[in-house]
Amino acid sequence: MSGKLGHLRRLLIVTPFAVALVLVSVAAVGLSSPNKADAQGTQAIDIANFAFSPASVTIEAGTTVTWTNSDGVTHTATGTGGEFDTGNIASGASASITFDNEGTFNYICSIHPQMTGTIVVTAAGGEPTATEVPTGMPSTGSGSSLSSAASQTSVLLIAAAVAAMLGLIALRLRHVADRR
Ligand SMILES: [Cu+2]
Repeated sequence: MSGKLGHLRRLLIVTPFAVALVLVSVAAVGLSSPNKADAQGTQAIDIANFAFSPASVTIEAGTTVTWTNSDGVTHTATGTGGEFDTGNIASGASASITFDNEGTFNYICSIHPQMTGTIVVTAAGGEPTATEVPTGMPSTGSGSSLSSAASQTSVLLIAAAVAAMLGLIALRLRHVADRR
């Protein structure tokens, strides 16, 4: 009879600790890997008064640059080395280019070559694993999701170990209390 009660008591003590710690650790994992939404970011460049504004931007690889033409005439954004070309952007229209490769790209308006701009593309910052997730592209995600799952599992294992230890400590305290 007392043995059964002891077992029940053990369960009652250990279970809440285990559940609480698992919940906390799951929350911690969720908080520690926020979606780095801006890694696949956007950069707006206005074209006004025959100038690119801002004329020079620094972006991370994978960023999409969108030029919006606020002038009354057609412009383009054309890499001087032929790296990219928006083609004609009519008055009021916009055009976008995604820059996947690092480098410094000078560009002009091919219609008004006195208009100049520069795009500096740096390596994608932070953990490359996190930056690839939000795109929803299935191609290169396998490695990152594996390592993410591994770290999640190890956190859960640590939490379980801590929960077991706390449960044992609680049991000891209960026994001490019972003897009084
Ligand atoms: Cu122009």
